[in-house]
Amino acid sequence: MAERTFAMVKPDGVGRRLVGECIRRYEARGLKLAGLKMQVLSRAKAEEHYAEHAEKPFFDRLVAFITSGPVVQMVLEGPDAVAQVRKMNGATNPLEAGPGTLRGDFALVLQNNVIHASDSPETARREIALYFDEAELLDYAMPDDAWVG
Ligand code: FUP
Repeated sequence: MAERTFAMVKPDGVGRRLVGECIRRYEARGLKLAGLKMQVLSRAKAEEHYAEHAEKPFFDRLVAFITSGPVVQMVLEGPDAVAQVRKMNGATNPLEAGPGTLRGDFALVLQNNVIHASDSPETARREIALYFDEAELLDYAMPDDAWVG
C-alpha cells in the first residue's frame, strides 16, 4: 500500500472556504483520499493532538484556536505522501512559505496557517489513529492512480 498521511484544514481555512482548495490541490497532485471527516475538536482532543507543545508559551492560544470552529480531517495516500503534503503546505510560518504552497498563497501569520499535516510517517500513524477508526479508512483502487504502474 502507498504511504498515508494526515492533514487537517484548520478553523481559519474552513472559515475562509478553503477546504475545497486544499483538497483540490492534493487530488490534482495525484494523492488519493482514504478518509475524510469534519468536526469541532474537544479541548481534550486538541491537547492530545498538540501534546508535544504542552510546555510551550503558545500552547493555550493554539488549543483555543484549533477548537474555535470546525476542522476538516483527511487521510491522503500516495508515494511519499507525508513529504509531498508537507511541501504543498509550505513552511509552518507563512513568512517562510513559498508562493505556490497553501500557506504561501493563503496565510500571513503563524497561528492562522490554514492547514496542518503530519511531519513524519510515525506522526502520520499517530495522528491518523487519533482521528480515524480503521473501518473509516477506505482501501480502494482507482484506474488512474498516478502511481499505479
Ligand atoms: P507544524 O508541524 O507545521 O504543524 O508546526 P508545529 O508543530 O511547529 O506548530 C504547530 C502549530 O503551532 C503551528 F501550526 C502554529 C502554532 N505555533 C504558534 O502559534 N507559535 C509558535 O511559536 C509555533 C507554532
